[in-house]
Amino acid sequence: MNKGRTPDHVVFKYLRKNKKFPHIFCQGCGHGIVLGALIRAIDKLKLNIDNLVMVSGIGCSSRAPVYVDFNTLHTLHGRALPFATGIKLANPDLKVIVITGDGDASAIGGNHFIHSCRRNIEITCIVLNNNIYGMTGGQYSPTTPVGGSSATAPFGNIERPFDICDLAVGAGASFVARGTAYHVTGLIGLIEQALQKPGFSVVEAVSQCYTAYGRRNKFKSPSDMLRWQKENSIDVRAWDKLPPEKRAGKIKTGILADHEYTEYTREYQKIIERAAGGDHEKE
Ligand SMILES: Cc1ncc(C[n+]2csc(CCOP(=O)(O)OP(=O)(O)O)c2C)c(N)n1
Ligand code: SF4
Repeated sequence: MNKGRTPDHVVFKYLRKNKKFPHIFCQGCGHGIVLGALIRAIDKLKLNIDNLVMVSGIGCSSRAPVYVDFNTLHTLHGRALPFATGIKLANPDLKVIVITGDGDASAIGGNHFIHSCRRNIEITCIVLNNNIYGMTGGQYSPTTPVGGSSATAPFGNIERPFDICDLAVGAGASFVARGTAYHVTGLIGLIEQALQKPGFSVVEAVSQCYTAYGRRNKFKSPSDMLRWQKENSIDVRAWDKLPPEKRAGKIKTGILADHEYTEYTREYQKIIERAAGGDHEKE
């Protein structure tokens, strides 16, 4: 670990320091920054970590729970949300967080993602969007931009990408926000708000993968990718005043939806109570 950091640094409090390091992230990967933001949000809210479960699928992003000393579950590619749903249903008092990649959440796990939004179960889902399948060597994902070069689209991607946040809003999530690895302080705030939402909350964190995406797409370094995030992000309040041509290719950041919808486990509890009271037999 980095010698420049003091051992009492807030992030160190939560790491499985002596068990799971060194980590697998490449130098300059954005996923560590986003994990740091999540840890800081948890610390700021003083959440009881014995009551917290972090669930992931498979991918570089999905390795994140391995490194933190919470209750963690590292599951199957695309299936973090079904596991998390089971945990939350079995014990609604637990705080359940899912960490997922753009491939994990919107390709193989896309069905689970939209139905978790629709069902509105109280889970916070952090999508680390680096626009590529990082772990498996740079195949294009449902968020790779049109024209982006990847291992499976060497002449440029021709598929239109999903906007993860629009997808979540359309499918009915209670809280939807987008931040970037560059704007880490803002990202911490967005995650804090998501963690307090009594419903399904999504935070898309734009992350950089220089290894599998950046160097194929004319970025000079990981810091060049961070600079790109800095220069191309527009807060939602300014976004709404801009004409479409000024929004093209830019990142809309901030809180994009915040609703009070009926939450699934609370409704499910009512059904349990009705069934226990024999209500259904009277009908
Ligand atoms: C069922 C299944 N299909 C495919 C894979 C191979 N696989 C592992 S990670 C991954 C993609 C990861 O991409 P993403 O979720 O975007 O995360 P990143 O690595 O970019 O953080 C794939 C296709 C797998 N492990 N299991
Ligand atoms: S391949 Fe990409 S996503 Fe995976 S650790 Fe390296 S930089 Fe990060």
